Parts: sequence; C-alpha cells; structure tokens
Amino acid sequence: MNNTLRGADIVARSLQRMGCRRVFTLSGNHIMSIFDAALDAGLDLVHVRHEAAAVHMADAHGRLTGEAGIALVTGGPGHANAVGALYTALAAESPMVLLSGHAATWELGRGGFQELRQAEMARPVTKASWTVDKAESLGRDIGEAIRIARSGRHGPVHLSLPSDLLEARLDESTVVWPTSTAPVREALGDTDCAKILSLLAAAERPIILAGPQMSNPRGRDLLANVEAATGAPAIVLESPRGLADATLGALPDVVKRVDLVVLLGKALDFTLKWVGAPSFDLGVRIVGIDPDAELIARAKREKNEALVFACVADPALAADKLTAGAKHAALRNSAWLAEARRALDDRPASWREVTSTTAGRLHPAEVFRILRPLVERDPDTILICDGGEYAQWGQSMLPVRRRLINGVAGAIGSSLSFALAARLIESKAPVFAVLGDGTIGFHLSEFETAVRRGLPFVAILGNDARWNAESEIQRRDYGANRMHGCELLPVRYDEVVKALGGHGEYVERAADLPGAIDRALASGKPACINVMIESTAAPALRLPF
Ligand SMILES: Cc1ncc(C[n+]2csc(CCOP(=O)(O)OP(=O)(O)O)c2C)c(N)n1
Ligand SMILES: [Mg+2]
Repeated sequence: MNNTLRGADIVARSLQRMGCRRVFTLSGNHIMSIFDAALDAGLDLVHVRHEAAAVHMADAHGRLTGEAGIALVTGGPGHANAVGALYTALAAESPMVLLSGHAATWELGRGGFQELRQAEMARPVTKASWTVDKAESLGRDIGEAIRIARSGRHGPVHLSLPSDLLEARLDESTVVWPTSTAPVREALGDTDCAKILSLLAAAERPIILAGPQMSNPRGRDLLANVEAATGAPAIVLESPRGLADATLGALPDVVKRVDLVVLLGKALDFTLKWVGAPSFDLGVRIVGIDPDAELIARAKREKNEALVFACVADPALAADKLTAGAKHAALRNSAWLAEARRALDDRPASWREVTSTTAGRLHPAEVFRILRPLVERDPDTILICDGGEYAQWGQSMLPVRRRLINGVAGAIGSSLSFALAARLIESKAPVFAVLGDGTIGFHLSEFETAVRRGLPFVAILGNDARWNAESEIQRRDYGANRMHGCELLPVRYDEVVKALGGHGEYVERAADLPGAIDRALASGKPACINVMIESTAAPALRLPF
C-alpha cells in the first residue's frame, strides 16, 4: 500500500492547508490519532485544562482574527463539556469550528465507549453540526465547516469524527481535500443602498445599531466611517445588558428620541427591547440590513409596517457602501450626532473623585481610573471584560479599540481563556482581563496553561467575596434582608496563581495598585492582581450627568 494516509492525517493536513495551524485542545482516547498526525502536519496544539476553555480560546481567535478558530476535544464527556461554551461563541457571532472525537461507527447503538448523539447535542448552539460518515470526505467536510463558520452571520460549526474513520487507512488519490473556503458575503445592492440613504436623510434623529460581528477593530472603523458620513451615531450592541450596557453611556436616553433605527447585522431581539415602547418612541421606523434572511423575516413578523425597509447584506460590506454613497449625498445631521455622542461617551464628573467608603476595599471606579492610562498607552492593547457588576465599571471607563467581552450569551467565565488566546495573537501589547471573583473560579486552572506556554497577561480581579450581580437582583427584587446564596470567601486568588507558576499581587489600597500593575507587567508572567473591592452595583447612566 503506497501513499496511504490515516483519516487523522487527512484532518491534520486539511487544517494545515486551510491555514489553521493552531488548535486548542484537550487530549482523549478518540483523538489521539489526530495528536499523532499533528506532529507531521506541523500543527501547534495548545492543550488546556477543560474542554470549554478550548472552545473559548477558539472563539477568541475567531473574533480577533476573523479567521476560524479550531477546538479539538474528545468524544462523549469531552464533547459535552465543550458544548456549553459554544453558546457564547454563537451569541458573539464568532467564526470557529469544534472538532470532536466520537465513538466508532461500528459501535453505534451497541453501547459503545462514550457513545453520545453529539451532533444533535451541538445543533442548537451552532450554525451547522454533523458527523462525518466517510474517511474520504474528512478533508472536504473540514473545509466546508470553516466556510460555513465564516459566511453570512459568523458562528460556530461542529463536526464529530468517528474514531474508526480517523484510524482508517486510505489511498491518497481517493482523498477529497478542502478547496476554496471563500466565505459567502452578500453585497448591498445599489438600489437598496440609495433607499436606505434616503431614509437616513429624511430622518431627524437616526441611529445605526450593529451586531457583535462588527465589534472587532475593522468593524469599529467601518462604523466610525458610516457615522461620520451619515450623521447617524453608529454603535455595536454586543452585551446581554443591551441598551443598558455601561459601555454605551446614556444610550437609553438617546434611543427614546430616535425616529429611525438602522439595524446593521443586529438581530431584533431582547437586547434592544425589540425596538418597542417605552424604550423607543411609538412612531420609530426601522430599517433592517442582515446577512440572514430568516432574521429579516422574524423582524418583519415582529414589527409589521414599522419595518419600513429590509434587505439581505453583509454588515461590513453594507457599512462601506453606505459610507461611500452618503459622501456623495452630503448627508449630515451634526447637531443630533454631537448630542448623541456626548450622551454615549461622557461620564459623570463625580466618577473622577468617587472613592471607597470601606477601609481595605477599593471602589471599582478607583481601579479603572488607575488602569485607563495603561490601556490607552498602546493602541494595540487588548482588554477583556467578563463577569457581573465590577466588569461593567471596567467596560464603561476603559474605551479601547480591541476588546472582547463575554457577549450577548451572558455567560460568565471565559475571560482567562480569552486572555491566553489573545496573547497568542498579540505578542507585544498588554493584554488585560477584568473579571470578578465569582467569574475567576470557572477556569482558574488556565493560569497553568498560560504559564506552561509562556503567555503573559494581567488579570485585574475585583474581589468582593460575592456573586454581586445576583446579590444586587436580590436586593432590588426581594429586599436587603433576603440576600443569600451568593456569598463567597475573600480568597487569595493571587496566591493560587503564584502556586500555578504565575505572578500574584494583593491590593487593599488604591495607592498600591499602580505599583502592583507595573510589577505584574514587568514579571513577564501570567499575573493576577487580586484587588479587594466594595460590592458596588453596575453604573446606570442617565442624563443629565
Ligand atoms: C455561566 C453563567 N452562570 C451564571 C451566570 C449568572 N451571573 C451573572 S453575573 C454573576 C455574578 C458574577 O460574580 P463576580 O464575577 O464575582 O462579579 P460581581 O458581580 O461580583 O462583580 C452571575 C452568577 C451567568 N451569567 N453565566
Ligand atoms: Mg464578585
């Protein structure tokens, strides 16, 4: 048998051919053949401590690069652990592929080792999910999965790989290798563009709301351009707190007054209160631009004639075309734009002075006043925000171009995995992760992965010894005397990180924080600055400041 290949070699070589050299993974019986094949294909296996972390890392890779991130896990329980994290990637519109080992085809229905209906399990949290049925088509299916992940509205795709197909040997001439992965991107038509620009021109107080896919620096640049050209403030809604996300300042006051909403790849959903009263004016009109015809149809059902125009188009291509078209039409509404921008970007003057009222604890605003010049020092800095109330202060006070948040899914716990993946992409600029003490527990052991791989980042942990976001709900809805089940211990997470081989700092006074951050950055290690904070509700910004 000359020129024979294992199925596993086809998988590894296909990934290499597609330019996916880095694979986030955790070992397991079903996939050891791929680990072996990775040696010859030159794949870099970043192996982690929990399958969900591998998915979060592939998600971060997808969001930061626009290329598909790849996660590889074993079958059964490994796959089950990974699936939860796909929910975050789906809601964040992140292009990534989860490859899972799988019981051999001859075992199925017979009580095979770790047998599980994996593709069905992943289907609700992916754009597409299937089990490869022939060793010959492993390569083609991987190419197809990557293409789907990067087409239309980006998102995760799952492939299950039965172990007998991975171990099968076949003649190289029978292999179907992946071909072009050019993603499908629908352009905005000339007539549609003209129609949308005329609606924008006729509006007095328009706004453009973009979806998570536009949250990368390129998307943000396109939005800045379309905003400047049309006079309509253009913002990304990427948080489960939606209009009320602290990043967006007094957006709730702005949207109350808008007369036209242009949804630019933004699903009409709970995050924007379905563009309904009382959050929006009853007479508001809506334009929908979306890569997904089904979401346009859903918006039509929801809004009827208030949806005055809708079309299928890629949001980035549409933003570019609207910008070019608006320049010619000289559309501008500068007074409205200036007013809206102030509401979105200004912060209360009192935040410059606010300090903690509890000895030995900082107010979150003190932490982020100190951190702000450090995130602004290098334009390539990557900021990651994750968790409840404390991280909302960070999102509100740290304007950066490169930012990852846990996203519309509202699932906490991804930030350490994100930080590690971010450092693999950005070799020089600082990577900061802002997270709460509840949140850090989900994937604390990824500090070991980061130490092992030599991937420095600085976690700025806000430790209030509680799941405060939920405590705040209890205080608000049930009363201060009914707050229970959300307390944690004031753990020395900095010591845990030291034990895992990283750098740890413990801070109880604002004056000690700058030095701690400097030492953490200088250590060249993955670091955790354990900042004791007072429990503080997320900021709710309403005009006038
Ligand atoms: C996976 C997941 N589990 C639970 C929740 C509910 N939840 C949201 S914020 C939060 C508290 C986070 O606590 P911490 O990280 O300490 O931040 P804090 O609110 O205390 O600042 C919880 C439990 C969630 N969003 N996602
Ligand atoms: Mg907390």
